Amino acid sequence: MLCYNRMALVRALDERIWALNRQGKVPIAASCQGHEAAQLGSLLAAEKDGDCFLFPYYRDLAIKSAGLTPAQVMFSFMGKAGDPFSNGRQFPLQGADLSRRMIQTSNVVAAGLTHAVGYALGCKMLRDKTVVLVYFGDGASSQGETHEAMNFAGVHKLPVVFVCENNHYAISVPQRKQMAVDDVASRGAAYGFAGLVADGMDLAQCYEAAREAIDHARHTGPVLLEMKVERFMPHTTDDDDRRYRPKEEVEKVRERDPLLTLGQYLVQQGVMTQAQVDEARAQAQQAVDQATEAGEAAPFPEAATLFDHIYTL
Ligand SMILES: Cc1ncc(C[n+]2csc(CCOP(=O)(O)OP(=O)(O)O)c2C)c(N)n1
Repeated sequence: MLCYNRMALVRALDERIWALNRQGKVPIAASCQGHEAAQLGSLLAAEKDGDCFLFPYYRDLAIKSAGLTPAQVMFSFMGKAGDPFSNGRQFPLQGADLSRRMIQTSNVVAAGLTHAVGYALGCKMLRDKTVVLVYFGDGASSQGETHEAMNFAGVHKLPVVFVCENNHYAISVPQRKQMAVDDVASRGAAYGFAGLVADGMDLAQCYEAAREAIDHARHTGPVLLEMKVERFMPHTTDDDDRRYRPKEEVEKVRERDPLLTLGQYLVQQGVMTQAQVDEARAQAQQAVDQATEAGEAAPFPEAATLFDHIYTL
């Protein structure tokens, strides 16, 4: 599928999930609107590489929905049977899907970093060529667990790309109250590895930066890739950002909407016509309509499956 179509589908899914929350049909969601170019750009690089293992975080809809049908995404958000991560038993799209080489077992901020580093150590010990990409926000970068993970990865030169999606907010706390540096990437130096900064609103730039980072991680060691993004929506469906964020600020950041700018760029370059762009968005909407119906019609998981996915021998 063309990357524009993929991004259009993710946007349509995200908007619908938010609306379904307001109807009481989805318990909670963290929107990825504004993060799509960073998530998809790095995912495309990982897909192109073919030997990556991903540890996404709760905001990574574009990553965690890759390879799923829109209906499977809805099963997960509605807590229905058929959710490929946890059969509807966990937070949406949370758990492990080893067939797609993805793990996100927790919403505890920064927890994924130590899991990812442990996985990367295992890969290195087995002389496996896997590169691990672990995703987190700017707020997570100020957690103690991030220090532990990055320090360990630096000492053992593990094949990890630390991908920070910096949207400048940790819920209501702005970046300037979380850290005294402008670039999260600058923190890599303290652990003995490189930091890269990319414009997270630009798909091509994120793709190129992630390609470089994956290559570096495989041959040299860890790298901290910071992608500067914008959060268009409140922190989650439970948050009201009007209490701490001026309306004008949100309007301003929406001018750089990655879906609109990617569409304009592809039309300018003659890769797509405006009619194809419009058609891609209409098709995405239709796919999400069908997925919503499938999600609503699907059963909740059987009581007998309560302990599935908890322990394995
Ligand atoms: C250890 C821990 N502390 C606090 C929380 C509550 N919490 C959930 S998300 C969040 C903010 C995280 O912000 P950031 O890492 O910048 O990611 P973003 O949500 O902005 O993408 C907080 C404080 C949590 N889940 N885990």
